[in-house]
Amino acid sequence: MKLGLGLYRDRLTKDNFRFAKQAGCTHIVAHLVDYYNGIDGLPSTDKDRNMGVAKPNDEIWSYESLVVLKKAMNEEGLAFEAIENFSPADWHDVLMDGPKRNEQIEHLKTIIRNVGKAGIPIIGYNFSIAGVWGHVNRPVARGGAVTATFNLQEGPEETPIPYGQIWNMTYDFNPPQGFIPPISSEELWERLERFLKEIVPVAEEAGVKLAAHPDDPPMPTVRGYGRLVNQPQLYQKLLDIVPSSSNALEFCLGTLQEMTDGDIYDTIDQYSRQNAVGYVHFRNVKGKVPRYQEVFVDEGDIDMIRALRVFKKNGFDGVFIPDHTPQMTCKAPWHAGMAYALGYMKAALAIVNQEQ
Ligand SMILES: [Mn+2]
Repeated sequence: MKLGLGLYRDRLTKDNFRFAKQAGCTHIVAHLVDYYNGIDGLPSTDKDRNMGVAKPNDEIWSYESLVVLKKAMNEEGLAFEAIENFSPADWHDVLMDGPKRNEQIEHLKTIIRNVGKAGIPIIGYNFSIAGVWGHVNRPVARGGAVTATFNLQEGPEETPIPYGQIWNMTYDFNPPQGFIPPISSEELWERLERFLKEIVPVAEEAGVKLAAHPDDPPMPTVRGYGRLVNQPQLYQKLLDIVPSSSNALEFCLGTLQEMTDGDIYDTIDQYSRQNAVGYVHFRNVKGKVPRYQEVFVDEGDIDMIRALRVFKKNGFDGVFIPDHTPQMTCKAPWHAGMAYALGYMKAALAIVNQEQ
């Protein structure tokens, strides 16, 4: 079991690769989507947190660019484990079943082939209309650290999404008037099924694992749009659509713990036993929907060492990244929070890896 760090596109720098290496990481997960507005730490509400623009940018997904990025990581002694997320610009009509759907499916196939050819093992994705939404940052983690919280009663109003946006991002700057009509979970499952049946065989051929993130927050609907994986057993439904080593999971412990059903250790056992886990978002939370808060890795409801032991028992040998963590009060809130999480994870992995 290995330690990694996830970096948004504006953080894919030599300095941050060195930061990761210094914290004991061996692997990087890279977000290539041009959407992160926060410079160092999260803005004040989650309404802003993921809000941005998604412009088509074929250049970053080319084989040559992926190789350049991989080489930059390798030069700092790090491996390129995964790309996290497709860009809304590249697949909005796959999610929306819009007129460009087939064209965009073909484009995704090209991206997957490029990723495979570049030797990057995993692509994480989140098949969602509303995306990550409804969090408010508050100073409620240990010591007053600012962190993402969710409270259905007190959070932002669940307004419908205007046309031209998806996943809290604008991809069309001249959209028709009005709002995306409500979409049921059943409809979204049908779209996912079509997507997986077309895409998984290409991923298999390219030697790439597709890894699905669960719905964050794991509510049955968000802003009127159905969700897919908002309970632990729905991950099984996703896997069973196309059984394949390329149909895998971006296993977010925080989101899974926020779900109302199931026991987190049983959930880890069920999916790691099937060898279905691509990589792990190793973060902790207090509470469940409709009210929870993200917290430091050692102050939440999950016993993280016990969780690691379940992965170990089932022979999981992939990468753990912190995903999100509360910001620490200092001049580098994001880096300090990540360094804290990584130090904890490094020790926890060292203990569990060497157990018989
Ligand atoms: Mn996650």
